[in-house]
Amino acid sequence: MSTEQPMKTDAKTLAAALPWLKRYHGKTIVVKYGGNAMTDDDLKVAFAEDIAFLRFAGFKPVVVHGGGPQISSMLKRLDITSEFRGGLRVTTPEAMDVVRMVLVGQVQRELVGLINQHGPLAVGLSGEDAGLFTAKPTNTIVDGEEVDLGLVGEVAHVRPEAVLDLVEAGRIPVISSVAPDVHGTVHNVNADTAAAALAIALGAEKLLVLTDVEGLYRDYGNSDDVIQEIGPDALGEMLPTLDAGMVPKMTACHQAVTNGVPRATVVDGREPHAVLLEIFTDEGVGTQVLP
Ligand code: X2W
Repeated sequence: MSTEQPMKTDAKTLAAALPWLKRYHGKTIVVKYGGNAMTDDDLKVAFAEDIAFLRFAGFKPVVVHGGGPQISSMLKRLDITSEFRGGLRVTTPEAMDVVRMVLVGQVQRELVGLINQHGPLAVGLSGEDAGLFTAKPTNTIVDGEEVDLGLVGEVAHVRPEAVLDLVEAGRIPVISSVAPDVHGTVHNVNADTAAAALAIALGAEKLLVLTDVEGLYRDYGNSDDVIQEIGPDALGEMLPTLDAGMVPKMTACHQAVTNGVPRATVVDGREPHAVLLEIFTDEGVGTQVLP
């Protein structure tokens, strides 16, 4: 009879984390926080725990947060109409004031507070701080026609020094995706787009994007089969066929891996501790984009 004891499940999970601890020790991971994980109180707390965990495990987490639902709710309270075209919010100057107020003054503050329950770790920044992001105005094509998105920007330039300073000091930067253009006019940048630009500029080891679906569906609407791994060429072919909400997320992953980030993953933020599960378990969750 074998004297070998069966390993307890917890021990197995912990032991399986070792290769990932080794791989990411001292490495930067950019996490895009969004979706349900930022509207459900328990999921918020679990997310903040995951980020603190990464830091205490010796990784260098950097968070870029969204806040689309919170912006929409505040615009509604203020009776300001807004619409999405091609997954991006058409942003008037009046709406821009609200976007900035909600992202920097509300969503970012709350997340910083939750992470700081675990120590003096998180520091909030926006694309306006220390020249972090310079935006350039962007429009989108919907049904073959160019749509004017107003004060929507994409990231034209990143100065990552302020983020690097914080990371080197052991802090966790929490970044809101608003950014001035070269004239100083503040623009609304989609948070997935901002996260990708930052991951590239920081030379991150990984970009992790939280979303509200299980991952990238092979045939959305017809099957719930999630693609576990995909390369940039196959993803590039799929991009024009994707549901509007998924476009910025998958474009961000595509951008990241085609510009030097070794892996980018979309994970289901409805799952408590999705970040830890994705990073530390062999199965991973969601869809991984590898170059
Ligand atoms: C987004 C910025 C926030 C964001 C917006 O106004 O909703 C644009 O659409 P999620 O929660 O990650 O979608 N900006 C241009 O990206 O939030």
